[in-house]
Amino acid sequence: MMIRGVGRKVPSLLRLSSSSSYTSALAAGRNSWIHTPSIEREAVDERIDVPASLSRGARFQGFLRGEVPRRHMSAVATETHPSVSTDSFFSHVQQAPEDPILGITVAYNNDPNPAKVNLGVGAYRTEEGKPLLLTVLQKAEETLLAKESRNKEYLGITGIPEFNKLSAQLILGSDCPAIAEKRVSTVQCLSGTGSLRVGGEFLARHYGGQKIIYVPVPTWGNHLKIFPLAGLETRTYRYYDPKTKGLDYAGMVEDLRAAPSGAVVLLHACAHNPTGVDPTQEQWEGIRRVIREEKQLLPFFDSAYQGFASGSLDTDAWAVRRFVNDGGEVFVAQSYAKNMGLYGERVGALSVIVKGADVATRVESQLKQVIRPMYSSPPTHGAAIVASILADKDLLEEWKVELKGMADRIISMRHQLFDALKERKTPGNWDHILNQIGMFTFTGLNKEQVEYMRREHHIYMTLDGRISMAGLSSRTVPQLADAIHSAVTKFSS
Ligand code: PLA
Repeated sequence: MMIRGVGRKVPSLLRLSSSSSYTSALAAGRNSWIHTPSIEREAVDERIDVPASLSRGARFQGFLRGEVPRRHMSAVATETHPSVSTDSFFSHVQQAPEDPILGITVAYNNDPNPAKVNLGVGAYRTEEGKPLLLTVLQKAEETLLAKESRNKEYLGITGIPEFNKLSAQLILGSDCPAIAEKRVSTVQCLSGTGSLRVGGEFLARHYGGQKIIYVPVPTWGNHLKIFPLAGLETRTYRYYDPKTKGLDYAGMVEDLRAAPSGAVVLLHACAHNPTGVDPTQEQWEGIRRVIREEKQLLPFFDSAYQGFASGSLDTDAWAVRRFVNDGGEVFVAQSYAKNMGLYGERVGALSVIVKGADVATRVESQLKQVIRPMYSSPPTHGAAIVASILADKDLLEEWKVELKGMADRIISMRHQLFDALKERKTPGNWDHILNQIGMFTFTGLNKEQVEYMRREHHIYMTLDGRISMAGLSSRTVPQLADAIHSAVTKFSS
């Protein structure tokens, strides 16, 4: 079975079958395709000429460390450091490529053109193009700062207990039987990324099933680094069909059916990144049946956008709750970066739902063993803000209104961009702009078109053609539509 990537051919280094691990595929040089963001493919493309003395496994380790070959390093070194040191213990350190997503912000910041627009990283902007500090957050923060008992003591290893309890209720529902039965163990972590990493390392140490995690193709690029580094073999399942710009449901189910019993499956809880394509409730049911009834697979949900997809916290938690309420075991990584606008505060939680209260207690004791040597204990401020909002009925309601406001503005950007392309009679079908969900539109624009838009129109987006709708405004929609129109007319897809 082949997975076809967009853009040009990737080297054998990154070819892998959807049913094989990155590492074993690297070793075997299998002849199938992985749909990684092309900027990442680029970086890896360059890495094929590392010294022949390195084994393929070692080269893969280099990939994880983000290394590029020496000849590129010397070019960069002479560009940025006129004197090249040879007497350093670190002179062998290779120049790493920029991150495929966060590197777009670096490039954007370096562009002196005042008309530049950053649609790379998923960060919410107002109509005026400014970051948004939610009013409810400011209120909660002021109350916290005024508290006499405020201090900067260490938190416990698992963070603020109230935050953990309320976070579990937010994602699982306050009436969740697993919570009542004390089958849930929740630990505060460093936003979504930290929660995924802690969960991954715990699984690598203690999981009784297969220590293999399946991620969708494509997926958020960092998944491909987090899980192998956590110690899990990482394989892929088909998810997105570029032809229909929709879900490859049949392919997904077929790949999950072919997975070994007991493997872990990473699922985006809602607003799949980068595609904006989510299964329907009926499709989720089919996926759940395969995971629970046909195969004994462990679902690991990444919930980075609760409330951002539909504007409703409950609707966006539907799939997670469906899996938890069938009584089976589930992992969930939660992030408050987007839905509370707490990006830099790094607030998140990992919930592990298991089959018995005694197991949950022991799992938590081992999660502490993962966290303590990693960063000892999490930071206080952001989680204290979240806990005070979730604990207060009025603040909670206020947050829901502001969250819906952000989700609605993103949806209105979808309509404005769609209408603007229609007005310009831009070649192609753009229905997917309206049909996709959440922060991103996976436009279908190719690398050449994306690079042209950056060069000529100062519009920054990831090389796989993903744009952050949350970074758009009524002012910048015409500029983006002009750029897309011109890119599509100049370069065919
Ligand atoms: N999971 C998914 C699916 C994500 O899209 C992101 C963030 C995270 C987890 C992690 O977020 P956190 O650690 O900040 O809580 N993705 C962003 C940012 C918004 C990024 O790449 O870090 C993106 O632009 O894709």
